[in-house]
Amino acid sequence: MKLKAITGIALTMLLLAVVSPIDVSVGVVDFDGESGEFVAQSGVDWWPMFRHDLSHTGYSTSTAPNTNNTIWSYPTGDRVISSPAVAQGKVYVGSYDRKVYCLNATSGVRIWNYTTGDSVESSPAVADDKVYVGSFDRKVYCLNATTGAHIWNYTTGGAVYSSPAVADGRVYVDSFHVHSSDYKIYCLNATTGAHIWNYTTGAYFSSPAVAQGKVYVGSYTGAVYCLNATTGAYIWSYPTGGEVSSSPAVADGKVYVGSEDFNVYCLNATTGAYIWSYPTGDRVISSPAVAQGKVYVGSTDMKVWCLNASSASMISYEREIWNYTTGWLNDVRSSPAVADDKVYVGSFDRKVYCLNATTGAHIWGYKTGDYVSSSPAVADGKVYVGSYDRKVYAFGPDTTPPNITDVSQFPFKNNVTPEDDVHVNATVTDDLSGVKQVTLNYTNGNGTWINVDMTNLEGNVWNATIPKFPYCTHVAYAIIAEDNANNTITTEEMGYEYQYHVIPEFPSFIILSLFMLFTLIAVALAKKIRCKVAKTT
Ligand SMILES: [Ca+2]
Repeated sequence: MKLKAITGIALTMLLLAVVSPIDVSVGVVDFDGESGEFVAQSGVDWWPMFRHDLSHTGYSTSTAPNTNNTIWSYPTGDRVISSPAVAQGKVYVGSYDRKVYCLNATSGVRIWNYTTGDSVESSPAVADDKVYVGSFDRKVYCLNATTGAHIWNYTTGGAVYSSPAVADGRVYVDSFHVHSSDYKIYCLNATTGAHIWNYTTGAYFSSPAVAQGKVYVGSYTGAVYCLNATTGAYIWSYPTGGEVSSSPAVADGKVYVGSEDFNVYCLNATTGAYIWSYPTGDRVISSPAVAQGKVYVGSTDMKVWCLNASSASMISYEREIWNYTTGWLNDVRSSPAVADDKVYVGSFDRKVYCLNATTGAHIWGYKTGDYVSSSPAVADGKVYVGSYDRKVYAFGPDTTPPNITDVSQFPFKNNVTPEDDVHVNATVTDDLSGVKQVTLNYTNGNGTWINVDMTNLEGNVWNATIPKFPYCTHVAYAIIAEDNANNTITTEEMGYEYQYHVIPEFPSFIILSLFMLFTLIAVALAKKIRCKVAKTT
């Protein structure tokens, strides 16, 4: 084994030994076991709760994928309607298999899971290294975000469908129970789980948004409520014409929310006064996203709508900027995520969509195995979403280079003569975008390196030939592989060196000939001496 390779392996082992404990701790850096990179925690716009932030804008400053390249999918035990939350390189999501999962955001490897008493549809909220999530078992749970250890739980009067909002050391969440009529919004102490206040709103699917010391939530009675976040005191309510399962978004002093009366509403966040409404073709269960003066929302009319958020009075066709129709007769209950001038949303046609946020043009789609009701989360350049097919999906760019294995040459290293072309084979694979190009780079020791394109023989095997060189030439070579996302790697970077020395042709024949020649000369000389001796005697 070459010194470089030994050093490489030793360094890798040392690195693994050093970083393993860091992986489970929370600090300023996080080691990603899959990519082998230290990821700085600062500067990343995470998606730590349902709708990204307490105002529920559904908007992230992150870059976002332009292709449906799937970096991983994780199979849970049942449907995933819960929307993922992403924080500190980890994805948190609930499943109907009763569990809350914590997965590595880069690799999809499970870090921990916690089993509640019933299905988890609520989207987890991550704050201060704690995860808050509701379950159909009527409880709100607080778990350690790093280990999944149980910290506290609070039993409400009904199933907790809604997603918690955590603000200023308080947890806001609602629950409902058909028979006990426990349609309440609860305010709990985030550290201890102690009850602070509750208010009967009739809210259950709708998740509370918190902005400017106020809590906004929708109700099955058709009302949108605004309460004092500190005291739970009623501030205002606005009556829509249908159930409000949609969660309000608050931006620029306005509240945007959908209603099952088919409309999207814009209300004054301070007074609850009506500003405008827009009629879609069916129920609006999806929660609006608000970004750059536009409102994005799904409807059970199969469409994703983009509306002008302006307070100005407009007629419907002026209000509409674009709409995009997903699969025929399918609901868009998923709430849009907006990032990098793109909109991500799921549909009951089983697909996850990426649309141009400005024009509504289709950029990509990805078909999962079942309905997509979960809302996408965008963080650190990737998109995460759940499906009724039980899986959690991660979409993102291919950032890992191909893998080069099984490098071999013929003739073998110690048998190359001046008569031999040397054939080099290598196995090159790339799980994500695929192998684009493989190059053989060689030198005969004169300082010049020559590149030869390797040919894909069959499967993952690539081949190229190094031409004949005279006796005693020292040849060194390396292989360079590139994937379709332009990630490259060389065998040298992987810690491998390949070389051979050109040996004389047919060495045994030459030695034998020389030996025979010497023998003949010796015999001849001996004969001559014997003759001389005979003559003189
Ligand atoms: Ca790759």
